[in-house]
Formats: sequence, structure tokens, C-alpha cells
Amino acid sequence: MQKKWWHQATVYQIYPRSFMDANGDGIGDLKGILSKLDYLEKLGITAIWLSPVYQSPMDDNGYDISDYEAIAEIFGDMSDMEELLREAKNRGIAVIMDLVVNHTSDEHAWFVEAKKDPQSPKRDYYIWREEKNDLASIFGGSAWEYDVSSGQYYLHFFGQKQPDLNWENQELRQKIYEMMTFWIDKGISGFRMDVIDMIGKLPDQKIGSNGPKLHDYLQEMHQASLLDKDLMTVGETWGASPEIAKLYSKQERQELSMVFQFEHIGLQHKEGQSKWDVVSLDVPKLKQVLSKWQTELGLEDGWNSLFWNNHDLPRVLSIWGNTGQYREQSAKAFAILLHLMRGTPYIYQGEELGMTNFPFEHFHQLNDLEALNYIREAQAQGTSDQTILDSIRMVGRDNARTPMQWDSSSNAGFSVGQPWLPVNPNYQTINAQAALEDPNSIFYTYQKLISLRKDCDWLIDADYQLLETADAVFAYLRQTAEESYLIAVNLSDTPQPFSAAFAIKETVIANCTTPKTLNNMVLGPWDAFCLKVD
Ligand code: TEU
Ligand code: CA
Repeated sequence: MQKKWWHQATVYQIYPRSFMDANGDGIGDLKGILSKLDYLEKLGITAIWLSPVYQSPMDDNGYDISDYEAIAEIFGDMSDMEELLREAKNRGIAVIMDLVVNHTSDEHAWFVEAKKDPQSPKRDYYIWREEKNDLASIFGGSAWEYDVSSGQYYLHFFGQKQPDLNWENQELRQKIYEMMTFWIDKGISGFRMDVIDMIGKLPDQKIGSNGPKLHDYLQEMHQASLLDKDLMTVGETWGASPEIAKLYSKQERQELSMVFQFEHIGLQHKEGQSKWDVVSLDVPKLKQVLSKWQTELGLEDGWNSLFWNNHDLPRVLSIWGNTGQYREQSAKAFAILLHLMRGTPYIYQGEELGMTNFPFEHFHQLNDLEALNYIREAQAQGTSDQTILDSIRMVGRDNARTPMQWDSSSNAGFSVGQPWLPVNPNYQTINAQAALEDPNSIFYTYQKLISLRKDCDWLIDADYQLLETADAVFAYLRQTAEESYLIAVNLSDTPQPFSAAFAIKETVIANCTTPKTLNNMVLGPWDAFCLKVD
């Protein structure tokens, strides 16, 4: 394997609507991000993954693109984007853009033309059928929408305003590769590829993800736009197994740098049920899933992403951690546990402050179309409003999308206007200013982990071994020919016994007083440490 810059990178995800509002309209924007680059530089991150800022009617907050080469007016304009790329570069920060090419908005010029004129070559950029089958949209309801004017149905695996592109059309594929080159020429450092596992879909066979031509398309894309450019590409691949992950990310196959797979996130809900059927954390299962990925994606075999949060997921502290007495301790524990594994770590905005889910009380406080569709469907099936609200408070996507908490001034310093989503009422204590002033804050744990990632080759090279422990303890060993590191984390609110037959050489990082000996010790609630051992 050839070592690349992104093996040592830590990526920070920005959801632009909610990061920082510079012009007071209540919606985050590019100038807002520019004003916070110094903060990100201080945190030390290598790269920003910027959720979509392209022109869009914002039905799915920018994951419905109407022009791939224009910036949404609410976020700014192309010169703001160019300034962001320049200023990020000056601080040694790469910018990775979100590439949403499984679907466009129904307001994209291609779809407008396709719909208006069934004879147009653009018609075949999308997927039309005389009859619909029972394919379901991921956001609820049928995946087929009837178009009255042509008497045909078009496919949309997501919202009705997100028609799926037909990747079998070669002209369309070329258009996408050209668009990617347009952005690469502007100076971006790579792409996060939205639901990329779905571009090989075969709707008649009811195949959504992992269709037969998926990897052919990715190799074609690589040849057309990515070859020899030292970019970082990460595929959002919900249904990847380690075998599939190797197809995407083995270097010699020339597809993507890494996968972003969700097997551990699947533990948030009952097996075989929808995401809304939430269950509590099963630590032994978490150990099994994360360890499987650690051992199966070896150094020669591809590369994984490491994450707890993103803009589609609940805040990890609210679903698996402790948002009360042990909020800071559990936030640091999750950070230490994940960032010392093999892979590229991702931090979602506010995670470095220990932000939590929002205490939603009314449906009208919600914005996300996935949640709004769910409410309609669940009500129709007779589920009580309270049960629906409980699920949304746990796993609704708006939890991650409330405004970033910068300080204790009104609206958490996010905006002088009325924010598009309510600010979490805990902003008076949980905010960036308070974190920066406290040398023991979660922020500085992340800062330290990010700097370790840059400095320590063992984080990339060392192999991984899960240790036998009490159920609630997650402990693993990372070893190279020369060095051994022990990471031990108590994922519970109660003290846990721990014992390991190693001599301690030094402390790498810890959220607690580190022990003098590993022989029969006790880990306090949410204690976590990494020790160099012999
Ligand atoms: O997400 C893909 C996806 O499958 C999610 O919709 C997921 O099932 C759901 O959010 C879990 O709650 C990507 C983007 O990350 C998401 O924001 C977009 O809405 C979606 O694609 C459509 O572009
Ligand atoms: Ca704004």
C-alpha cells in the first residue's frame, strides 16, 4: 500500500445551514464558515467535508441539486466558495465536497427538459416506466411518482423532488465526470460521494444498492476525473460488507480512497426493523462489529472511515453516552475509543463540544423531510404521537442539525436572526467559547487526538486485537514489530474491573488519572486511556 495524506487525516464535517450565519438571515453560510476557519485550525483538522452548498430548492437541505456548478444563494456565491478554498488552503485545510449524483433535484435543467419533452435526449438521464413495481422510497411511500403529462412514472429512491439519475446513460456519466473536473480544477481535494452504492441500481430487478455495474462506473469515473490527482474520495456505502469495502477501496482497483459504512450504526435499532425502532447500546455487539472491520480491512486491503456522528444520525452522547453527570467524560471516552483505531476519523460539527440531541416537544419544531414523512406514515398506521415523538427525539435527523453552539450569547452566537432550526437550550453551558477557555474540555481531547493522528505512524501501521474484558469495557491492543499500545474504555455509568498483563511505559492520552498498574484495577464510569505498554 502506498501511504497517502488522507491515511493521517482527520476530517471535520460541516453542515453549512447550521454552522455559522454571517448575514443574519438565520441560515448558516459560506462567509460564516470563513469566519470560523481559525477555530478549525486550532482544533487541528486536516480536511473539511462540506455538505452540499450547490444551487438547490432545499427540499432535502441541498441533497437535491438543481445546478452542480452554482452555489445556492442562501449560502453565498462562487467567489465566497473560492475564498473559502483559498483561506482553508492557507491554513493547511483541504476541502472535500459532497458529490450527490445518484439523483438531482426535479428542478435541475436536465429533469425539467426530460419531463417537458419525452423525445429529448435528457429523458434517458432519468428512469421512466409505464408501470410501477412495489419499490419503496427510503423516505417512505412508493419510489415511483406519476408524471401526468407523459403518463409515465419516474424513479426516486429518496424524496419526490429527488429523481434518480440513470447511470446507464453514457452521456450523463460524461457530464458528471466533467462536473467533477470543474470542481477539482477549482482546487478542492476530493469528494464525499452521497449514496454512491446506488448508482448501479436496476429498478426492474428491485436492486437499489450494489448493482452489477457499480464498480465499473466507479473505475470509469476514476479514469475520467480522479487519476493521479492525489485526491481523497469517500463513498457513503450503507450496505457494505468488508468484502464489498475492499472492492471500493483496495488501491490497485482505482476506485475510492475509503468507504464510510454504517454497520455499527445499525446497532441503534432493532435488528431487521426500521431506524425508528430504537434499542439501547449492546456493548459486546459494538465490540464485535468494530473489531470485525478493524481486522478485516487490513493495511493492504482497503481503508475505512471512523465515525459516531453525521448530519443524518443522532448525537452519539444522546443515544449511547451520558448527557448528564458524565457528559464530558463519556464524550471523551467515545473520542478516545474511536480515534485510536485504524481508518480515517470524522468529527461532525459540535461533536468536539459534546453537543446533544434536541428535546423536541412538537412536530412543528421539525424540518427534516424524512421525519415529516415518517410522522404521516406512522400516524396513518395508528402509532401514537407520543411514540412517534420519542423515536424522533432519539434518532430524527434534525437532532444533528440544530445550530452550532458558539457562545452563551443569544442564539448561541450562531445568528443575530431567527435560526432556521431552534438552538439547543443547553447552549449556555455547552458552547465553543466555554470549551476553549477550559483546558480540560472535550475540545482539547479532540485536539490531542487529531495531533496524534498526524504524528504517530502506529495509528496507521499497527495491527489490532480485541482484549477479553468485562462486557461494558472495550479494550484493544495495537501492535507493530517495535511498539504496543493498549486502549481501554469503560462504556458505562458504573465502575468496571479491568486487568491486563502489561507493564505501563507511558500515557498517550487519558480522560482520567492513569493507573500505576494494570493488574486488577477499576475503571471509573466512562474512563478511557491509551497507554504505551510492554
Ligand atoms: O443519505 C443516504 C441515506 O440512505 C439516508 O437517507 C439514511 O437512510 C437516513 O438519513 C438515515 O436516517 C444521504 C445523505 O447523507 C442524506 O442527508 C440525504 O438525505 C440522502 O443521501 C439523499 O441524498
Ligand atoms: Ca445566512
